[in-house]
Amino acid sequence: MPLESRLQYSEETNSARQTGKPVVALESTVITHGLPYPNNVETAVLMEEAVRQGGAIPATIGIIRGKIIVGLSPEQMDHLGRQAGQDTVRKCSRRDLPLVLAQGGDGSTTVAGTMILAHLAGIELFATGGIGGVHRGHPFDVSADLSEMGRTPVTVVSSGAKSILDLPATREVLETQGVTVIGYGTDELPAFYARSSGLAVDQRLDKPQAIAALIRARRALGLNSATLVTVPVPEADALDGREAEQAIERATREAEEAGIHGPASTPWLLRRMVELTDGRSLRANIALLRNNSLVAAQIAAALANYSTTQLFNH
Ligand code: PSU
Ligand code: MN
Repeated sequence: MPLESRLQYSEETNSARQTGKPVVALESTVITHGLPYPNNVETAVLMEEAVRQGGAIPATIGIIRGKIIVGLSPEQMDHLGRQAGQDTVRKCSRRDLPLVLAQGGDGSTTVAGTMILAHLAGIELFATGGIGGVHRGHPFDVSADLSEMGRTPVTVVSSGAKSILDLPATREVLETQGVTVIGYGTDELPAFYARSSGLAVDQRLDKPQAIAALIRARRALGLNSATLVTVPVPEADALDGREAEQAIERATREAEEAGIHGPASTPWLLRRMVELTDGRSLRANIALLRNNSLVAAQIAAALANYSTTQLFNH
């Protein structure tokens, strides 16, 4: 079966493709495994609104009955979102994609999975909350997000890696994978719920145009690695670094005792964090998802602008 018949574009994303309008991809694992229902579906809608506000067209990516959907409808988001916490939707990274397609099942796409599908669909910008990384105490539980960033050329906008992870180790792996890590308006890698981690980024850049120029340079070199743009959670909803760390340490200890590992680990920890912070980690998570969507759209718009300016100048 040709790829074209597996990929289904929404009307809006299809016309954006044809007219060269800027598009931002959004993932769906955050809907099925990252946030509780109905916050998850509400947040997915808010992220799409933020993309529009930033001047681009949103394309939330997911798999419904074996078809790759580029631009999930509100009904499709609700269909996936209602299954949050039920393990009926497969969380898809690279290894999982062929399985779900072959079996005609429902799948949500992680950062890794969304990167692959966005790239297939010709979408350069992708916004999420926090990428996966190296798990604390489990140096071999390394998220497939990191290796994907070494081999798929898209630009991921996130608030760093989720701080439930081992951030220094994650930072090292990003370097090994050849990922350029940008701090958007910051010199330090953000720590997801909190605004800083004490770890340095490769370069601070403050303007969408500067990031668009970087993307063009990466393309010119023909590099297959990703660019990671990290944006701190908005101040008003940020958690204090020490407070976040205490909750993370406790949640990690409890996960250890409960024997949680593998793909179940991240969803379990995120859920426990919400309880331990009386919902404040959820507020921070939603705020950063919206803000990252806005920033990704601004970069996509700058990139599209750049291309047309260049066209007219030649
Ligand atoms: N960002 C969020 N919440 C999430 C995720 C990202 O704010 O739940 C998801 C992403 O889909 C990411 C995944 O790829 O968590 C990482 O899972 P793992 O550590 O099992 O690779
Ligand atoms: Mn993992």
